[in-house]
Amino acid sequence: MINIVFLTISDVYARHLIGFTINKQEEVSMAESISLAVTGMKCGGCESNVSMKLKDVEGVITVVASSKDNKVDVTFDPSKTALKTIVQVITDAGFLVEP
Ligand SMILES: [Cu+2]
Repeated sequence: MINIVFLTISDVYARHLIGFTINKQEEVSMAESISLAVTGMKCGGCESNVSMKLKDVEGVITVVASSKDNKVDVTFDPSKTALKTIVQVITDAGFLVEP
């Protein structure tokens, strides 16, 4: 199950979801927030593995991975990366993204 909502980067910033400074130009671009059902994560190590790999992708803003909930929440700039890329990174890390 994939839920997609649209929000502006400034909304995201206001919600304290990003920890770095943004410039005016980035503030007007759109961020997309998705919640992916991911199976195979067993512990905090798996969560960090997925999180670190996703955070290395240009355009990924925030990642919250939960092995308990079998869920990975990602906020990203769709002008810099795509859902397809995010799913690929998770898959390459050895986890299964449920359709
Ligand atoms: Cu693990």
